[in-house]
Amino acid sequence: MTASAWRLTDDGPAPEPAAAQPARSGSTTRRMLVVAAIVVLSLVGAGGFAVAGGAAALLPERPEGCNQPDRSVQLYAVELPRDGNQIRLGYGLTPETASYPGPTMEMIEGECLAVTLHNQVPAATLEQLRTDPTHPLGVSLHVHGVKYTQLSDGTAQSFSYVPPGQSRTYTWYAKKRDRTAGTPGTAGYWWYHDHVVGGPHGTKGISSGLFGGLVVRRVGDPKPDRTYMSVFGDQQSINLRRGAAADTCDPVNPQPGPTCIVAKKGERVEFIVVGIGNDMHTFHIHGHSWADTRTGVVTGTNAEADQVPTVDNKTVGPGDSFGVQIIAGDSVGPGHWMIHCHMQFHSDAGMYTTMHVLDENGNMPPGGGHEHSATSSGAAPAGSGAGVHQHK
Ligand SMILES: [Cu+2]
Repeated sequence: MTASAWRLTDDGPAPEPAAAQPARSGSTTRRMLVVAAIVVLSLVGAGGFAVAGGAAALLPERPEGCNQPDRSVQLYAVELPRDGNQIRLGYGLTPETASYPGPTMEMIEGECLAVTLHNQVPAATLEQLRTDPTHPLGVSLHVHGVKYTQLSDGTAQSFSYVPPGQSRTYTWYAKKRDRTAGTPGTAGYWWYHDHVVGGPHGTKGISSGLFGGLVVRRVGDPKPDRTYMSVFGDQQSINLRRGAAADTCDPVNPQPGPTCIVAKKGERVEFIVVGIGNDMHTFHIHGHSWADTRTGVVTGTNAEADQVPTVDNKTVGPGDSFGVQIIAGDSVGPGHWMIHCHMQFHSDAGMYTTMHVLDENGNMPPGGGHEHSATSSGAAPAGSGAGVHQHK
């Protein structure tokens, strides 16, 4: 192995949720918020809110089918070191490991998860981000795709946010498909984000970094070796890397991380693609295509498989999310494979990154190392230095 050989030092970038532990019961804060919500609803609810049934009847704590959480996770919202004047926030399984995107959450259909969010973002910072002085200070957790009740909506409007220094438990239920009712399950690729920072839609929270991915699998789904987030945002940023200064990828020995997409040939690599902000984007990866199914995998006869589009470019709008699974280097070999938005003025402005596919022994292929000038042949032209280290 060469000195630059890349070694597997972990089992992939997607942290497993914390070990199961008893779910916290409702905090005093939450009880107060429930009371406040009931008061407000009773004031505005002349049109038919049944307040007489009490909090449990009015605002169920958990979705139907979730009698109690199967698992619980502690999640921390913290302020990260500023980038100049740029306020940066992140979610983490510990305060020290907070980042953006936040930790990728994984659930299995049928599972009920309790996520306790601890707001450690200073009130002064939230005040700086606030666009309206009457809007409450806090952070929240709003999730896409799975089931939750109003108490876990993560909005100011439903009082389901977390004031500075406080905690709150959100309950997510990965409901299974109901064939009788014809309703879909929740298996798929989703995301979670703040919905409170700055204003009623969490616009400042999202643009400061409070978002992360959620994968809901079915039993028997293929398990990827590595999972990466590809969050397309405004200002041609991927994962909110707004410039070269935010790149933390070591060009000699790149380790998997938000700015460092690395895999060995033959590994199953999963991308969670999310659109944030106000722009449309496309996710395009060189040298690799995938079946446009829920899991990215196609099965069945050729005739059945022909019903499934095979794509290597897919549009993602604001709030959209989807998943992609590919086998790294499948029939094309190791290389520095470009990933980019195919809105040409976006990619020209820097909306691109690289998937480094190493050989089976973990050796970095020749031709550009960590440079972002890889061609579809897998080798960068000699002397090309343009775009080096411009992970966004
Ligand atoms: Cu774009």
